[in-house]
Amino acid sequence: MSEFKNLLLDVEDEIAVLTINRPAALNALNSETLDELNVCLSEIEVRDDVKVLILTGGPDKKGNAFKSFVAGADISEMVNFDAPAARKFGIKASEPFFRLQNMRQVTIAAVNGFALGGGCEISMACDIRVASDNAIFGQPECGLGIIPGFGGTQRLARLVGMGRAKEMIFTCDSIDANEAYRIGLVNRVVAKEELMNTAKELAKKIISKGSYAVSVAKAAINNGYDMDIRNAVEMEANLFGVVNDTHDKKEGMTAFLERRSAELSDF
Ligand code: CO8
Repeated sequence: MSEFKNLLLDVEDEIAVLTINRPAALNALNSETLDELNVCLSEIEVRDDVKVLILTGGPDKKGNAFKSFVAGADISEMVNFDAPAARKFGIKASEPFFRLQNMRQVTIAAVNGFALGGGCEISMACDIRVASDNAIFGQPECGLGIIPGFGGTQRLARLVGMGRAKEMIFTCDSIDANEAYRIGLVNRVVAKEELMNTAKELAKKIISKGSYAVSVAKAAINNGYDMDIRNAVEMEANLFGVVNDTHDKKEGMTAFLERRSAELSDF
């Protein structure tokens, strides 16, 4: 694996914990960090010893681990952008964001504080979001004279519906973790001390299932989301055919019929 300045990576028990670590800027995403994320995710994607990725934020400069997940894109870098530079920055971000969304491993955002602007957006690029009870979500971009540009106008509406997404984006009002749970922006809210344990327990449960089947199910959900239902169901049938030709299918079903636990291994 490459060395990174603004990222920490820890792999254990088939779970990668990837920490965005810019304490001086509450983990804000600058170009350097986006480039590092892209390289790091591309390296994780091909690792067979990683089945779930947990993305989280590092502590602030005072060592508070629950201050910020990601406080947005880096405003000190964006302040001087003209239109071409801003477009380039958006395209640069879309690469790691789409990797999180589409990589064969499941991605879980463990949101440990502020998830604002690009921070809310990167959490939405993950498959699942678990938040500490002090987490704050918001899209404050319109207050800075810009719009969400890391997919926020698209992914937020898809996750919470157009009306709620428009209200959050137009008013720039932040919401707390419980409200984020209520509107479906996060899957779970837990006490901050429990955040990483909860994310890891969720990861372990997912890993205990057929990993190849999970990754194909992820692809089916992602690919079908923007298709018309007839083509989407046909695509699902094709993928259903594919997963039937695996060790895990034979073992999973035989184990059920023999009333024993399955030993699943495909990935
Ligand atoms: N960018 C750069 N630096 C930041 C950012 C950021 N987004 N957020 C915080 N920091 C820095 C602060 O400047 C400060 O630095 P210093 O100590 O050197 O003064 C340090 O982090 C600590 O921050 P604060 O002192 O402000 O901490 P507080 O506890 O007082 O406040 C907040 C915490 C509320 C999170 C506050 O820092 C804040 O409001 N931050 C900005 C939040 C924001 O507006 N985020 C959205 C940014 S825009 C965006 O994300 C656009 C994404 C799409 C771009 C698409 C391009 C194509």
